[in-house]
Amino acid sequence: MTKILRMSQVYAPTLKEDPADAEIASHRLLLRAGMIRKTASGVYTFLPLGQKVLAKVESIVREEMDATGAQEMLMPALQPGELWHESGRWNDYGPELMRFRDRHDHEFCLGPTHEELITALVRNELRSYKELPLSLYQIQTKFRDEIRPRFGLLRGREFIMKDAYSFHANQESLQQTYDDMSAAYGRICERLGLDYRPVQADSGQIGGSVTCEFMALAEAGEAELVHCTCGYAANTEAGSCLARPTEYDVPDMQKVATPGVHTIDELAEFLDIPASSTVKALAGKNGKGDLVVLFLPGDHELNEIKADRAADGFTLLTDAEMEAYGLPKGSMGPVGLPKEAHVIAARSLQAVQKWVVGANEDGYHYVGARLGRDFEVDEWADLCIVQPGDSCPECGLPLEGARGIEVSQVFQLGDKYSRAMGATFADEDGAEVPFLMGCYGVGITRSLAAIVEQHNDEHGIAWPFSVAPAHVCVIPLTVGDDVVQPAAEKLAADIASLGLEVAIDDRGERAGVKFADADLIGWPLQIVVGKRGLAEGKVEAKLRRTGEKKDVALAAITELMAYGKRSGRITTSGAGYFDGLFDR
Ligand code: 9G3
Repeated sequence: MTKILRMSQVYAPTLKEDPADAEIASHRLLLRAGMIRKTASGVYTFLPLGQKVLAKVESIVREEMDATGAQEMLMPALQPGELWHESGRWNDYGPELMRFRDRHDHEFCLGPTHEELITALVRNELRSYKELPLSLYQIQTKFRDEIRPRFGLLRGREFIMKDAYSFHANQESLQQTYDDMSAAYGRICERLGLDYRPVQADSGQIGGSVTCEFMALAEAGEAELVHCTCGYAANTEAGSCLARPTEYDVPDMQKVATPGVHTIDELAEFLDIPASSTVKALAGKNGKGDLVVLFLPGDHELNEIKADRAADGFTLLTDAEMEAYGLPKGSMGPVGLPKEAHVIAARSLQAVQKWVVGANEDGYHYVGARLGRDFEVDEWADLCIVQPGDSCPECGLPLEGARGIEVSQVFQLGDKYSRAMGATFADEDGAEVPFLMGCYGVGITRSLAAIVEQHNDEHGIAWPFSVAPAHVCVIPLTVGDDVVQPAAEKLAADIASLGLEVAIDDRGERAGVKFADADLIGWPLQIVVGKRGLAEGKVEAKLRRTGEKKDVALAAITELMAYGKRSGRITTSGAGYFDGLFDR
């Protein structure tokens, strides 16, 4: 039988005012709801109600991890420097890695992640392919000395992460675990009530690692992504760009005097056409020092990573170098380029027959320069930063833009750590082969903040049923009244006997204070017990998520709540649990 949570006892110092330095909803509301307190920049204490939510987030993650067959264990936060020297990462990280020396002058760091530790742990005892695959995970505190911790729990210097590591004899086995973990992460996001998008990072990205980030959509998120109703989603750094240039209906190639026109916006304005009808040129040198000129739709930006890959290194020319080539800044085009120029154009321009583009003469542009007749393109490549409105590469529909909080991620590490640290196993032929590894992280405290970012309104937090500090808060209006108080206590006990978690606001505060605190803390359901209602045998139920209120017969309420459990209409985040109360 779950104990009733008494607001007269629980330490939950709620605040009426917004704390000064809290810039986003989750930071502000978790402080105001008396759930967290700042100990130092980027370092937070969880107060009792915050701890209750944290424990629920962890247990959902634990359940889903256990369901994949991963085994929970616990590694230390204190990590010997030797292991980071072995992996070669001790000097890869700057002051973000919190290093120190112990009393014997030995090097240590506070663990920001645990690839080194887990690889050293298994390398002497996980010895045969017969013992593979193996997945181990922990829920543990991480330390990263962020230069500018901000946004409360979203970017802290000490935070809780579930990090899992898997060991495999071959790629197929690694892929299987990677897919299982990805599916588990989808279930975790659902159960936490997070509106999320799995975002494949571009495999060609740095290090070529296969990885997928799970982004919770939120304006306060630091990541910029595009997504489509068909399910496609991508980080703007990595997503493939299919711009949709607007063909500007022009006669055949004409040279137009465009005095003082140097930027795309000036050109678009001068010709009174959209920027998406113009073509932007960028001159640079590739890794070998050859002249490369890139052409993009005028309304898109160059993606440096993609340019590097397409041109085999790409550095913009300096003004002096532009002069030397006789290239006029702000009026470059494909017609009349130096013959050694290598022309690479964004793939989206392949469909545009007549370009509006510089004439390689200061103060002049071409309209209607025809691809194939007036100029050639040596190479077509994906060069742009994908942006909202571009065509989805999967289904062609216009992509939507969003900001996201990266709450979890799955990685294929290959043999990066096992090779560096001599972690091998005997394969079927008895040869010593380095493990293939995967690693999988869920930001526990970050997910808690992401839930608040997605579940709040002007009154405070509206916790999903699955992670709320308690499911129901019974609010007696006049404490001490010999009718209201006992009725409220009995109601709380009856509801608790259904297995629900119940709080009762038995403080001697005015009704307004109790309602405001209940809305701020965000119990999914409030039940108000007042003298007048009782006189008619009724209490008032209020659904926090929608604000819906309904007078319900006191005698019927526990039956209706039991109905919630039976109705099966419960979504994974618990929404719908109280629909029975509201006749839905
Ligand atoms: C460091 C510091 C910061 C870091 C790292 C190392 C991020 C670091 C990447 C990962 C990869 C995965 C296992 C769980 C899921 C994520 N920031 N990363 O390696 F020394 Cl100071 O942590 N690790």
